[in-house]
Amino acid sequence: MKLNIGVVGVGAIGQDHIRRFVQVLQNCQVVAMSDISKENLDKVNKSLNLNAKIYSDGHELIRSKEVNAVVITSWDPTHEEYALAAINEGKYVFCEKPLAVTAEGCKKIIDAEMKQGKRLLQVGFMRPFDTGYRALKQVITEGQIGRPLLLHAAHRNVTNTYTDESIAITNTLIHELDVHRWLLDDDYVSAQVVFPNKSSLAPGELKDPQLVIFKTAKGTIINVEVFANCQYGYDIQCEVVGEKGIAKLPDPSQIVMRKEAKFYIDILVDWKDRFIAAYDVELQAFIDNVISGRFTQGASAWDAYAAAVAADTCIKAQKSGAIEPIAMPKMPDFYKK
Ligand code: ISE
Repeated sequence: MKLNIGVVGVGAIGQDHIRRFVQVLQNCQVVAMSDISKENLDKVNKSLNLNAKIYSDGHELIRSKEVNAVVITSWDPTHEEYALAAINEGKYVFCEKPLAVTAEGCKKIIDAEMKQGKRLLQVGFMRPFDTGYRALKQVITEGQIGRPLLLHAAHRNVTNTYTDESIAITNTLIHELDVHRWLLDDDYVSAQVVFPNKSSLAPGELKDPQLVIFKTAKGTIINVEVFANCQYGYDIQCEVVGEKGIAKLPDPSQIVMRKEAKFYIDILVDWKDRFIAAYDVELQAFIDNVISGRFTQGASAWDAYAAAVAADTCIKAQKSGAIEPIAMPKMPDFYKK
């Protein structure tokens, strides 16, 4: 069976996923695309030698008979309405993160999916498919460093265009919120956000960087530096301090250079390159989930909801400066793997 995919939104990550569906992944074809820019759509069709049907309206694409799986890669605030529409049509959905920009939005999608009586949706949290994160999880799960006590993480982007620090939570920190929950098999119970001096290189009034501190149900303390305009590279760091040792996420492998009295390795600058292999595995997992009729791999709407509940609290904590409790609801059996 070949999955007929319709892609809603062909910006940077949309185009990257379409390239994967066309050139890398098995058992799929891109039959439709929608975007506000007809120029972008024509460009994608041409550059990939594709003949996907073009829609100016994402909802029309979702309703079209030839599409059986919808891939949502549009602007973050539009994810919720497209995911809801696709689920209500009974279509399979891969939705890029964030599933919705609020927990309330994610909950509506959960209710719609449960009403359909079966899992239809996977969320684009790709890090659990990254070999480095997988190795780190294995070390923790095998007890090699003992009980995790602390987790130090950094999420640094070269630059970003947003000027509101709440978007640094819903668009950027959201990956950390998902991956640490998965890595530690734990949930958050509180969050606090502290701001150092604002970088003068951050756009507008954006308070950047910020440090977000969580406590988990098992008692681990997590601190995440979110630096959306760090200038020097795309840098993802994660170090878990356990009772018996420390385990650190490996940096991407790069050639080690000795040149002109320097000893160095390059740092990637584009997040799509940093996780290129993880995206491939993640999207193939989605195709396989749909074809097998069982969503055994990848993030569910519930995972996205859990991350969004924590994200909502972080935004509250940005304003209050206080340690804010996180009330995480219990996962329904529907989402147990
Ligand atoms: C982007 O959408 C991503 O998903 C990247 O992983 C993240 O680092 C970046 O901040 C987001 O804008």
